[in-house]
Amino acid sequence: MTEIVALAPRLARRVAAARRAVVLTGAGVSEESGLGTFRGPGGLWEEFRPEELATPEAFARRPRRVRDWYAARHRTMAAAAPNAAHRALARWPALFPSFLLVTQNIDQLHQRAGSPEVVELHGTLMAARCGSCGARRPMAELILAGGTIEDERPPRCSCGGLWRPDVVWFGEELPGEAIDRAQRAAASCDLFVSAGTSATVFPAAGLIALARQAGAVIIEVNPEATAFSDLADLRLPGAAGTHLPALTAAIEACRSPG
Ligand code: BJW
Ligand code: ZN
Repeated sequence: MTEIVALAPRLARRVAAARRAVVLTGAGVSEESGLGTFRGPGGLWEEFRPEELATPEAFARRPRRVRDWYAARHRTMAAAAPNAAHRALARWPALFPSFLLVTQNIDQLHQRAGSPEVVELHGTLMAARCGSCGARRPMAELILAGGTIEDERPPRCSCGGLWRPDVVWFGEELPGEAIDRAQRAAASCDLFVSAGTSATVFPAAGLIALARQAGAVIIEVNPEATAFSDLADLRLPGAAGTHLPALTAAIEACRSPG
């Protein structure tokens, strides 16, 4: 059942007039597709410590363990289907003269739901990258080609470098073009939605403050409060799969002519 999101009249007027919208998504948006979040009860970091798996040092120390963890997550992600939240966001490019979807997720569920353009701040698990020469290839190909969970030897590129997931680990720089685009868009938007992210990882979380400084309407979709909730003009406390379709319908209604 789709909930009704009632925008207060003053907020509805600002949303109706918005021309440049940005949405930032995090793991919570894929939670209803069966993918785990990182933090909080039942999150991935409850079972594993980030510094044991999501850092370049961990990969250098224990490449097989890191590779197996990502191979298992790749299987889960490839088998997952986009949910109502991903599908709702795929309708946003038609609603605004300028729209940017920015995600911290590595699962490509936005693309599979039909979003034509997605800025991936933390890379993608659908690709592997050579840690030495930067060559890329599909992760599925790498998993099929060898380097399976049973294989002891880490798979290597023809240059001798180790293949690794094309994701961004702690202490690594985000892809320059992706974070530049996201920061430029946030600093000049008039509507910013933060959905399904704990907003604890920087520089992604800093986008919310940039949007606030730009004077944008800020909407947060999250069952839990975050460190940035106080900046929000509207908090939708609940699941993205419920609130994002409702919010999309409310925006479509307030922007449709007549
Ligand atoms: C629902 C829901 C439902 C549940 N519906 N909602 C400034 C200050 C302090 C520290 C730093 C700083 N700048 C940089 C740092 C260091 C570090 C950092 O931020 N550390 C913090 C932890 C303090 N940042 C970095 O290291 C970054 N790199 C960097 O800054 O480089 C600088 C540099 C410059 C020059 C040279 C070299 C370096 C890189 C960060 C990379 C993060 N990588 C990960 C792993 C990716 C691969 C993988 O998936 O394994 O990215 S960590 C993990 O956290 C993942 C996520 O994208 C990211 C954010 O998590 P997210 O999406 O917010 O998930 P959760 O679980 O935290 O939250 C889910 C939310 O959903 C919750 O709030 C729930 O309530 C909610 N929810 N169900 C809606 N149904
Ligand atoms: Zn190479």
